[in-house]
This record gives sequence, structure tokens and C-alpha cells, in this order.
Amino acid sequence: MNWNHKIEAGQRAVVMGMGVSGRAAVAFLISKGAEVFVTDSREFTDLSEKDQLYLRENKISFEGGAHTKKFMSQGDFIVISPGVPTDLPLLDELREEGIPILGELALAAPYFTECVVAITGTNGKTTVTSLVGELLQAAEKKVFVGGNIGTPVLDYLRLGERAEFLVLELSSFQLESAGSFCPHIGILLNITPDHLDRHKNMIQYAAAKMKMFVHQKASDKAVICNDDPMCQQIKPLLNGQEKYCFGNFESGCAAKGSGREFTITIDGQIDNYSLKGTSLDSHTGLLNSQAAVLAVSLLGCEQTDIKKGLLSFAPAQHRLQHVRTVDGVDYYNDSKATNTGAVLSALASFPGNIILLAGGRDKGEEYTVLRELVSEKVKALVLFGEAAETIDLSMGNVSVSHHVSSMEDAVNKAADIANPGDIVLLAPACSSFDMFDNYCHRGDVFMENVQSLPQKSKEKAAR
Ligand code: UMA
Repeated sequence: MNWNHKIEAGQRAVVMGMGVSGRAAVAFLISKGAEVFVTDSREFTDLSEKDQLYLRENKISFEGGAHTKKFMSQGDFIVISPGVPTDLPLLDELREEGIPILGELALAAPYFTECVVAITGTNGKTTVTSLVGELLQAAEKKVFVGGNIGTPVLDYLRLGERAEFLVLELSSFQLESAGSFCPHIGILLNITPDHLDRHKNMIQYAAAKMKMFVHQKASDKAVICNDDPMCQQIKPLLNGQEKYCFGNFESGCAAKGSGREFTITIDGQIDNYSLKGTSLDSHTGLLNSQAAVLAVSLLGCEQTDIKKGLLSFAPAQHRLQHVRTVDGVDYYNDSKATNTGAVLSALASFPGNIILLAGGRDKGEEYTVLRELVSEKVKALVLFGEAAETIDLSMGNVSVSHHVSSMEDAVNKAADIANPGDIVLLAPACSSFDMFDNYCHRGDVFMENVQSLPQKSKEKAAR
């Protein structure tokens, strides 16, 4: 649906899902004078008290516990939350009746007057989005950073003082229903298996990511990773826009890295960068930095400002975060590693002797892709959650495995079996929703338990 209209006062909008995205959509639509209806699979009483009050105060008609065609066909258009599958039969029926189905990006796109930089990919989105924001700020640009992280874009449009640049992290869920959304620069980091419970297969998953590029014009830019096999397959399918690659292998890339250094080549000008002394000095940090620096260089940022931004950048929590060293054992929290690609990247960051804490809710992934690196680098697996058994079977005895039923038990088991020099790594390869509110909650519980571990050497010394 190539929706490209601003909202007219009096239009009737049905918002499907009253979560972070839906809440922002409702407030945005009301601010534009629309008549809003809300439908959620949760009952009214299961919404937060704040949301219940908001709906009552604004006299918003609410359908709870299910979505019905009768209620939803009251809308001139429907706004779906990212978590709502776009292929629900009910949505197909509404489409057949000519009712447009939009996501938050489709709704927001006609209002954008800023330069938009959009970032998608299976892993590294948040780091690159935050880094692009930091680099633009180092060049004293006025920037909004949000989307799939932080502030929803519709809240920015409704509330925010307008920025010069919008830097948006976008998920495949958001892109699936993005309408005519068109970024000036679209950055695609990688595509490895994730969300296959929703997208069914890699083709459909990649097709959702590709929606970032479909409306780009000749003056827009696509920045794509050259080292990722799926991205390489996608590159020839792009047409019209300017294309720029980053990676460590191909000499023709506009950003080319090796070790902790990389160069940016634009219109014959070569700029050299080093990640030494920055928080990005790692294998994935190198690729992420190339993507972000290439994008802001294309926007005309100066090298001195970019270097300043690289030095001041601090990555978000729960991403290969060092928590603590206890008795010579290093504990790392990579709770954001919710798919196998992220786990492979985490394992690649250490030479070996890893005790890997994994498990949670299965997202339809093939865990056997982990087997080779697990066999090479992992001395023990500590497994928890709904997917524990499946992961164990997929590993085929390449490493010793222990099953536990809580994060506390997982940390205690790891501490029990670890020797000085070992790495205890939480990189679950699964979503967290069987045991936690979200990956942040899971990471927080892991870190709390690690912080509570006694230093045995000190205890011994005290005795
Ligand atoms: N709901 C229905 N019907 C359904 C499904 C859900 O009514 O069929 C209702 C739920 O009962 C709930 C609401 O919809 O009330 C939840 O909507 P949602 O799952 O879309 O979640 P939101 O709270 O709106 O947050 C969403 C994104 N969540 C997902 O994509 C799952 C947030 O990304 C995003 O920050 C926010 O919109 C603002 O854009 C989170 C995420 O986990 C961080 N993203 C995934 C990822 O990063 O891997 C894609």
C-alpha cells in the first residue's frame, strides 16, 4: 500500500495494538483531528491504568480480547502495530474492501521534511543508529534518534522540536508496512536468520528489509555491507539510487576495513580512521563504524568531527557488555544476541574457553549453524527456557551441556564450573519472553546475579 497522504480532520482511524507504537499513533492521530478507534487482543482491564484512563478521557471506542471485522471496518484506514502480523486473514479481508492498512512509518512519512537516515539489518542496528546520531551531533547537527529504539517516530512528529536529521532504527516488522517511506540514506548492515516465526523464510525476511530501498530516488543513497552473503545477493536488485558498499574484503568498497583501521573513499578523496582507544575496537565494531562513518561522510561531515564522535561513543547496554571479573573469570552480558547470527558474532570476539548461557523462546531458527564455533570455542553450555532442549539436540554433543531453570541457577552453574581465564557469556540466541519482560530485563537479571557472586579467592583469604 503506497499510502502518501496527510491525515484530514474527521477521518476515522482504527489503531490495532495499544503498545508503544499504537499509543504514539493514537496520540498523533488525535492531534491531527482524526476520530480514533482502538482494538487490542488484550482486554481493556489488561491495559495499563494510564492507558485505560487515556482511552476513557479521550472517549476512544475500544474493542478488547479480539479483533473483529465489524469493529475494524469502521475505519477509513487501519494503523497496525509492528508486532501485528501483516498477513492475518482479517487484514486481507479489510484490504479487499479497499481499507488501507498502514504501519507507523507509512503514517509518518508524508510529514518528514528532515534528511532521513534509516538503518536496518539483523544485528548491529542500535549501535549504528546511535553512532550515526553521535557523529552528526559531533558535527553540531540537530538530530533526532529513534524508531525501533527509544522514542517512536510519531511521538517525535507530535511533540518534538524539529531536527535537521532523523536517524531511525527500523525493524523488518516496521518496514513491512512502511507505505511510501523513503530515506535519503538507507543502511543495510546484514541479513541472517531471525524472526522466522513471523516472516516464514529468509526470502520474505529479506523482502521486508528491502522495503527500505524501494521508493528511493536517483539522488538517494543505499549503504550496504559487502561482507554479508545475503546483502550481496540483494545489491543487484537495487536500482535507481546511488550505491555504496562497506566491508573488509572487496577493494572497490567506499569503506574498507582491516584490523582496527578503515578508509573512506568518496569522489577520489581518501580519509583514514583508526578505532584504537574507542569502544568500537572489535570485529563487529569495525563493520558498524564503516557503515556509520560512510553515511555521515556522504552527508558532508568533516573528518575531525567524525574522529571526535568515534572517541566519545559509548555503546548501549546488553551488547557484549563486560559486567565483572570474578576469580579471574570474565562475565559478559550480550542479552541482545537474540538470534544465531548475533551469537556467532559474540563467539568470534573471544579466542575460546567460553561458558555459553543460552536459551529462551524459540524464534524458528536453525541452531545447528552454531555447532562449528561452539565445538571450537565453548567448553560448556548452560541452557534455560523453552528452547533449551532444541538447542541441546542441535549441538549434537559438541560441548558439555547443563540444564537450569532460572537465570540465578545459570549464573551459579557457570561460576561453579568456570576456571580463571574463562569467559562466561550470556548470548541466548532466543527471545526472552518465556521468562522475562524483554531482553533488557533478562540482561539486568543476569548482571544482578553476576554482581552477587562472591569472590571465592577473597573468601579463602579471609578464612
Ligand atoms: N497486539 C494486538 N494484536 C496482535 C499483536 C499484538 O492487539 O495481533 C497488541 C498487544 O496486545 C499489545 C500491542 O499490540 O498491546 C503490542 O504491540 P507491538 O508488539 O507492536 O509492540 P509495541 O509495544 O507497540 O512496540 C513496537 C515494537 N515491538 C515489536 O516490534 C515487537 C518496538 O520494538 C518498537 O520500539 C515500538 O513499536 C515503537 O516503534 C521492540 C522490538 O522488540 C524494541 N522490536 C523487535 C526487534 O528489535 O527485534 C522487532
